[in-house]
Amino acid sequence: MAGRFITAEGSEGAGKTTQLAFMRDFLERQGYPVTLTREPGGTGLGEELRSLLLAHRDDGMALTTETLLMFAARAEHLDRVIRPALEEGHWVLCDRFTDTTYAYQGGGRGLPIAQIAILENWVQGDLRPDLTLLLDLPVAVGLARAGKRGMADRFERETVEFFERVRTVYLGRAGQAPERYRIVDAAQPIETVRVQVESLLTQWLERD
Ligand code: Z5A
Repeated sequence: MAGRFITAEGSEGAGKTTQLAFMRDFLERQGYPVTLTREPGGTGLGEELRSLLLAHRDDGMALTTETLLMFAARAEHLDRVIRPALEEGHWVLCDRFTDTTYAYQGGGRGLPIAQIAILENWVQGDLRPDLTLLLDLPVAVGLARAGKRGMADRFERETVEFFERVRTVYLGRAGQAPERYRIVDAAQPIETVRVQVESLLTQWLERD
């Protein structure tokens, strides 16, 4: 049986990594085999590309380069991890996927959506997530959480306005495809978010 492809999305400090770990435990307890992975990354080469993409650079990085490197990491990830796991019947839980490109490179940086769509179709073919959980929260709350960590990476140094545009694109995309997205109120305490996510997943499993 083919597996399911579930992605978690949201802006800085939304709690995706935290909630995906809970989701993995929740699904495994019900007997589903789970592959938990992330973007950019998830493969040896993908993690190397991630390091390049996140590291601060005094000379910056062209937007086209940034976008192509995101999709290069994604091509590798799809080929070596995501498609094989789905074919083996695994439930693939992915921390960020192409919605992030639409939100960050598209919304945040202003790359035309049509250019992202060309790469999406080329790299993914017809593969799209079955379910996307959008962990939504006010930008200030997410930035305050992320600020408690160490050195900011190249994206974390962006402005509040950048993250407001990211959030707007995410909410717009969720509104346009309600059958794929579920919006989670990620400003709540961790345990409250976990309960929300499990309830959404349970409802989704029952309709599956
Ligand atoms: N990027 C891109 O531009 N284009 C693309 O196509 C792709 C990615 C795929 C990846 O960095 C960067 O790449 C990302 C976009 C860009 N940059 N940004 N920003 P990343 O994966 O390291 O960045 P991130 O996804 O934003 O990581 P994050 O800030 O760690 O967010 P998170 O995974 O959503 O949160 P977390 O690690 O679970 O929690 C963060 C902290 O908040 C942590 O201390 C938790 O204990 C705490 N937390 C979590 N939930 C709560 C609640 N509910 N209440 C209180 N505190 C909480």
